[in-house]
Amino acid sequence: MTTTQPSPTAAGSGSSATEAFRATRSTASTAQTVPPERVSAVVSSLLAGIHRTIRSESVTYDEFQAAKQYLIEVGEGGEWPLLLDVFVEHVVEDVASRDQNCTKGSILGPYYLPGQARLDSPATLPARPDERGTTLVFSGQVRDTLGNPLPGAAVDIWQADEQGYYSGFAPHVPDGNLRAVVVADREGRFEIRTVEPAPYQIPTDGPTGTLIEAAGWHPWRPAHLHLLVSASGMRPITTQLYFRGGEWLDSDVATATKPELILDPVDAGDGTHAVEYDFVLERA
Ligand code: MBD
Ligand code: FE
Repeated sequence: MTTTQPSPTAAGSGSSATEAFRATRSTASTAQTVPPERVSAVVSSLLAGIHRTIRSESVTYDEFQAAKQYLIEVGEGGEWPLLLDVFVEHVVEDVASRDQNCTKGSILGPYYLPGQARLDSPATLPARPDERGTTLVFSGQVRDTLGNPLPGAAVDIWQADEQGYYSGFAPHVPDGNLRAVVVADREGRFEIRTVEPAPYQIPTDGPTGTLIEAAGWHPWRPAHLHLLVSASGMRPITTQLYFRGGEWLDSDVATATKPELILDPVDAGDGTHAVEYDFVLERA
């Protein structure tokens, strides 16, 4: 047995993200229903920003053609979901959260896969028999804005493993690993046993990684748990939780951290970590 894991290539995880995105979009028809006035307003503003940048940076023909070539490669590599979620989604989330009065949200990112195993709380996330990493017992309660518990709330959770790889996007990780929809009890309480994830590195061998390197930036996201918390009649929240003291917390390449979303797990005395975090949902 070898100890080195095959590294998922950017093209592999990038195109998987494109496939996953297409699957969730197949029933949506927003693109066809955006009114022409809105298309015109948004695209005009977007183009004006590009035109302004070309003038202010005195962009050359060489640079314009390099940009064209780059965008072609982003599409061919299937990396549009990765590129847009890393560099753009945080602002969309910021705008969406203007009228939100509940637990802080964060970006969905490219690695959400719907339809995972539904497990009643207390639950252990599906994991390999030799899953590496510090055990984390993550518990809490889902309530409405008045403090009433939300029985049967669903905590859809997905995360990277202890090496920073996501199931469904890294070929060596089995499907469904470290993903589940955990159903809270009659008091809206949940308890999820998992392992602490590692920081995530944007694949360096694809167009998104190439851009990051060319610009002299770093490709890291701090370790995080992804969550989509929902309950009937309530507005679902998409968020992420981070870890106090974690590397890259202050320089997330995806700009998706918030001070309210940082966990501070304590050692339970047996080498495992435990942490509580409550979610507040508002009416839909
Ligand atoms: C991730 O794990 C992630 O959460 C985001 C937003 C982008 C790339 C990888
Ligand atoms: Fe992630």
